[in-house]
Amino acid sequence: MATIKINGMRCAHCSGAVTKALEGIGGISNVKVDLQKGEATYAESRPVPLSSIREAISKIGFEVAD
Ligand SMILES: [Cu+2]
Repeated sequence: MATIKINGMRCAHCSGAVTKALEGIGGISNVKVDLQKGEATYAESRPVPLSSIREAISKIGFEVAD
């Protein structure tokens, strides 16, 4: 499992959008978003570059934190 910090999530709608965006990336599954912590965890069936994840997240209006 990998964990990333995501800025800008405020409600269940946001976490749903983030989950959907991450699961739309090939190789990523089992996404769980923790709104309180502002984190998402996911499983990778193959290595997924962080740049792909950043792009998918920024496309829906959020930001992967460093
Ligand atoms: Cu929201």
